[in-house]
Amino acid sequence: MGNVDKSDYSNEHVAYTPPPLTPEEEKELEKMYAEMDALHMKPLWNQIGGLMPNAPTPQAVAHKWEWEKIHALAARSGDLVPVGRGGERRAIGLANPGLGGPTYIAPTLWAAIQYLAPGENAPEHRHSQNAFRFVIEGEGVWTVVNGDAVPMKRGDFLITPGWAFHGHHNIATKPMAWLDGLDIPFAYQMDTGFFEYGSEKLTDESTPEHSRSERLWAHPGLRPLAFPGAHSSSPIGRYAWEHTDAALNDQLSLEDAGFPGVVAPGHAAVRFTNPSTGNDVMTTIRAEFHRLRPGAETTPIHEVGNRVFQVFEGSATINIGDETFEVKHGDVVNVPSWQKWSVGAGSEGVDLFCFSDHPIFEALGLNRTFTPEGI
Ligand code: GTQ
Ligand code: FE2
Repeated sequence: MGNVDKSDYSNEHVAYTPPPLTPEEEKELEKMYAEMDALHMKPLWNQIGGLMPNAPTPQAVAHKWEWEKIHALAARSGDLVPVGRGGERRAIGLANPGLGGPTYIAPTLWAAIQYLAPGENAPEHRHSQNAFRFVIEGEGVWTVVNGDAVPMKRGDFLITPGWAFHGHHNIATKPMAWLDGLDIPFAYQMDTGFFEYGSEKLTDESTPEHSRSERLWAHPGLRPLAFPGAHSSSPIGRYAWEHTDAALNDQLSLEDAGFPGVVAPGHAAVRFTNPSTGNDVMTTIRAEFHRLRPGAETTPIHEVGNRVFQVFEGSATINIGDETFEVKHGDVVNVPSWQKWSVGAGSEGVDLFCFSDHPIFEALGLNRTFTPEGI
């Protein structure tokens, strides 16, 4: 829908004021409401302002989870809680304090820290929910996706599209923790979720340097002719850090040389895409990587949909609505729908992983953005 002309809507709903009633009419009205209630009916006129606000009024609030703290707890769960069939994963979800209970970081999105100790094996299963992993630190885990062993290393972005069998194992000598993102809340609230157990033993225990999916699909600008047509999710299982890092470096060096490349001064950014279509990696989840030079700032923006940031390296101030969050390595912050946000990099600059539910709203024509300062 593009830009709208304002973000603070002045035509607030007028409070509903019923006309003066006689005591007789008052009684009739109460009786009518009671009968409606008994038939499970509710009038619009008492609730239209709440149901249909002038602009989104999210229940989710902006919040920060500090990596140091969530990682320490994940490590404790590693000592106390085994991983295996039934519980399936040692994953601890981040629960938005505004959403009052369920493990949702946003109305559509799940974000969790998953922890796997040396020698541990998370059994294979599949579900219609789309999933990704972002590796903030460490290596030594392979995730096996439909029988393809995919290495997980620092800076890598990995996807497990809906209904692909997947399990993980750690063959290193150190535990590893990473960030999971899924559309679990969207599937749960829309009643679209399916789940099945798979093999308890991983179907491919090899530990290749590159997955088969990368060897087929992850050569820049080259698609294999053996696999024509559009795939609804990306066929690339792993977006290796070296490519992301090089792309961001090149954008900044082009800026240094006076050529176009960055989205804003000192702000390099890339989106992970499906090479068979050029669209987002999965139908419900968008993933991006942003790099800001020291002191650089992103353009403030309001957007329909939910974003989640995780700091990879460096430090930043994230402004969301009236709040500011100071963030460093591993910290996770969410931006609720339509709250104005911007990021300012700290003195060493910042590398930021980011994911969102924007593809859902773009597919439905419900997306909208507003940049109060123009672009
Ligand atoms: O790794 O398969 O955080 O199925 C939540 C659900 C991770 C996984 C989560 C999952 C997984
Ligand atoms: Fe899973």
